[in-house]
Amino acid sequence: MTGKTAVLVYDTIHGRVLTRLEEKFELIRVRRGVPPSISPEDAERVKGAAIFGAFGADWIDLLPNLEIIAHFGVGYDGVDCAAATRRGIIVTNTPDVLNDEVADSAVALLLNTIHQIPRVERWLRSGDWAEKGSCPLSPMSMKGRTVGLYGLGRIGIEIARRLEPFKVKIAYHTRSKREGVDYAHYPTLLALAEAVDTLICIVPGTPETHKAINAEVLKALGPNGVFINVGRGTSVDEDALIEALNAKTLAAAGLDVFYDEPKVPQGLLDAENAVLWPHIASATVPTRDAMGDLVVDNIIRWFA
Ligand code: A2R
Repeated sequence: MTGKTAVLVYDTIHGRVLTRLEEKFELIRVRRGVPPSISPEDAERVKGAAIFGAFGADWIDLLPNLEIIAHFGVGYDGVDCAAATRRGIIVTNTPDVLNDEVADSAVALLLNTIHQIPRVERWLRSGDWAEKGSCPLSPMSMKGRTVGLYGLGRIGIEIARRLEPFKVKIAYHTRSKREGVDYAHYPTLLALAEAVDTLICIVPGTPETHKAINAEVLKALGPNGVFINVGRGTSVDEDALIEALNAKTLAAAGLDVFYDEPKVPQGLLDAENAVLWPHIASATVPTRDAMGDLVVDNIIRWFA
């Protein structure tokens, strides 16, 4: 016991969070991904929690004096906000500081997918270039595409602005039309999918967005269609996506997020026309440091 306020931290949280929290708080470190395990004395002392990933009612109910859950990441769908709200516990996230990084990654993933960059690099590294000659061409191009954004919030707008110099047409679907933008707004996701050939998902994981990208939406993108996901894997019916990729009713997909991370379905691993990233859209040292700083600042401000 130190007399300092006790903050619970997952063992997997970014190092910057630990270093900065240690200066002001007593840290009670716990393992993520196991059933909650903490002594009753420690549980009693915990007043704050710094979390990266899921934090359910099982944890929240164990901590009688918890006041704040500071989540590392903008999407806080892993935190049981209903359980927190019932107890009057505040939940914070890390918006804005990752907008540029995620938007840059979204454009990179789109280009990787359309130009089939992982495949062409394998062609060089495997010696095929020297042995077999020029790499087979990608059937897809950015030229003439219409890109639809499912979500046009803090990150979505940054993706849209980055796409303008590519001379593509841009449209979007959100529940409310966004003020101050000229992009075409579609009132439903299906109407958007029917109007575009490229769909980028950047909505939060909520009951409304759960498996919203289904067989019908994917089919509407057409055989030249490209689907990119930098939002949440839970927004996609992965079985339908695998089927569309195999049947080539969809040309390609670029995915940074998956339904049940870190598990990736074999059907996606086997799909030649999918580019797969391990949830890294915000994963650079400067951006993760900025997210870590915001987690710590939120906790410091709350207790001040
Ligand atoms: O629907 P609106 O007008 O609230 O627009 C928001 C849109 N959105 C939806 N669009 C259609 N159907 C829905 N059920 C729905 N729910 C939300 O997603 C808004 O345009 C966008 C969310 O924007 P922000 O709250 O500013 O989130 P941010 O920072 O752009 O991050 C988006 C997500 C995170 O929640 C993580 O899951 C992922 O990207 O990193």
